[in-house]
Amino acid sequence: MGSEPPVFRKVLIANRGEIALRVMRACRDLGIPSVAVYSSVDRAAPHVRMAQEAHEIGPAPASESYLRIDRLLDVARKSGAEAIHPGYGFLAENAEFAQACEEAGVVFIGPPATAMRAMGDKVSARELMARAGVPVVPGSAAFRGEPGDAHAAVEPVGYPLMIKAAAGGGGKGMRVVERPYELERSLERARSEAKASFGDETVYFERFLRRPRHIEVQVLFDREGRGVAIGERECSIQRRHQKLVEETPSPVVDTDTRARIGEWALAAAAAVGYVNAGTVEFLRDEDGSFYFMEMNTRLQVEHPVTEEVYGIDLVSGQIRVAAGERLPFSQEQLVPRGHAIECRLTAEDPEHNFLPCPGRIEAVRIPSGPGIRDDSAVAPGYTIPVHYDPMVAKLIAHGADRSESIPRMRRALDEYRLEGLTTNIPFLRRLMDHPAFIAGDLHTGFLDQYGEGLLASEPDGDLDEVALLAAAIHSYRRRVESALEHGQSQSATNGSQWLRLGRMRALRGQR
Ligand code: MV4
Repeated sequence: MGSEPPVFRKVLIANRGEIALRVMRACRDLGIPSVAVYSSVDRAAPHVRMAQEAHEIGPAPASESYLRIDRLLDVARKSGAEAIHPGYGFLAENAEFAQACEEAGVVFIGPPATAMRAMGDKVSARELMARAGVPVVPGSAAFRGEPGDAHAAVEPVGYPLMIKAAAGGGGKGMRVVERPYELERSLERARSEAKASFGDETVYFERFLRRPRHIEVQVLFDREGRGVAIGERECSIQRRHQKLVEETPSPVVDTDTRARIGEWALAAAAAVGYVNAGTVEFLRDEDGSFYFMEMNTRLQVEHPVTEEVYGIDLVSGQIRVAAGERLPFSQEQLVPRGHAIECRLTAEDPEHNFLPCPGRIEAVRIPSGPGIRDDSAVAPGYTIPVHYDPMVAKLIAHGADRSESIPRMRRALDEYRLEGLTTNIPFLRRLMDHPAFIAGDLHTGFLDQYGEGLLASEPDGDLDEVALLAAAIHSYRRRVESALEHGQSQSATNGSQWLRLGRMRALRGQR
C-alpha cells in the first residue's frame, strides 16, 4: 500500500477531544492530511495542537461552533477537504448534516442520510427489523389514542411494560408500568415528556425486561453492500444512560451466540441500506434471549475494545469504505483474540453525585506497558472547558482473557495521574475490585445496585463512631445546602453546577 495514492486528498475532522485525535491518527496512517476545527475556547486544545491545519469556527457553545453545518462546509471548501469525519456526538447522527455534505459534494464518512432516518423512528425501525427476521421485544404499534383505549393496546404486551417515545432513544421519554391502574397516568406523563424532548408525543409499548444486559454488535459495510459483523461489546455498566465500562467479548456470549447475533446485526443494517461503521444494540434478557433495541449510526466511543481484540483499525476502515474501497477484511479473518476492557475517565466527582468538575490539569502521567492503550486528550497546563463532555480519556486494557485484562486495567488506573482534576479514577479502580464485576455478573442496573458501595465515603471500621460522624456531617451538609439552595433554582448546565460546587466548597472550607 506504501506507494499508492491516499484515498482522499484531505479529510476534515468535525469534532474535538480524544476522538479528533483518534481520527487524525488514522488519517496519518493512511497518508491523508487532516484539517481540525475548533471553538474559541479550544484554541489551545490537544486536537488543535496536533493538527497540521486548524480553523476556528465560532464561540464556545457547540450550537455556535461544532454544530454549525454552514461553517463546517465553509472550512471544507476553503481547505480543499474531500471528506468529513464527524466522530461521535455533535453532528455524527444528524441526517441533515449527512445530506448537506452529499449536496456540497463532500463525502460524509458515515452512513447515508436515508439509513439514519430509517433507524431514527423507533416504531418503524422495529417493524423493519421484525420483517428482516431480527427479534424485537414483544410490543405494540405506535399508539396515538385516548388514554382509556391504551388498555386494549397493551393487552398482547402484558405487564410489567415499558412506554417508549417513538422519536426517542438513549433512554429519554421511557416509563415502566408495573400494573394496569398506573397505565393512563404514566401514559400522559410519557407523552408530555416525549412532546417536550422530541416535539412528537407518539409512544409505543414493550414488554419490560427486568435485569437485561446491553450487548451491541459492531458492523462495517462497504458501498457495494458487503458487510461484516465484528463481534459484540458488553456495555451494561452505565449510569443514567452514560456508559462507564465496556468490554469484548461479553462474559455471556459464546461462539455460536456471536455468530447468531452477528447475522441479526447484518440483517438489521442491510434492511436500511447501511454503509460504513454502525452498531446494532441488543437487550439480552436473563433467560438468554436477545432483542433488537436500536442502531447507532456512527463510530462509538467504545470502538477501541473491538479494535484490540480483532486487531483492526475501524477508523481507517471507515475512511476507506467511504472512499469506495472494498471491505478491508473478510468475515473469516475476523477472529477474536483475548479480551479487552475500556474505562471512561471523566472529570466528574462520584462522591458528589458525579458532578462535573472541569478544571486545569497541573500534571499528567499516562499509563503504558503490556496490553495498555490510552485514547485521551490531556496535557499539563490544559484546562478542560466546561462547555463540552466531561470525558477526558479512555483507558483500554487487553489481555489473553478477562482474568488478565482486569488486573492490567487496575494497574493502569493506579498509574494514571491527572493532577489538579477531580476524576472518577478511584471509583473505576474500586469497580475493578468488585466481586460481581469480576464474576462478570453484569446488568444495566449494576451501578444502581452497587454504586453506593463503590464510593470512598462508604463507612468501614468502628460503626458506632462512623454513624455518629455521619449524622453530624449530614446535618451540617443539610444546613449548608439549604442555605445555598435558598432562593436559587437548580440549573442543569455544567457551568452553573460548577459555580454552585465552588460556593459549597467555600462554605465547607474545602479547596
Ligand atoms: C428497555 C429496558 C427494559 N425493557 N426496554 C434504555 C435506553 C433505551 N435505548 C432502551 N433502554 C431500555 N429499554 C425494555 N423493553 C431497559 C432499558 C434500560 C437500559 C438499556 C440499556 C442500557 C442501560 C439501560 C438502563 C436502564 C434501562
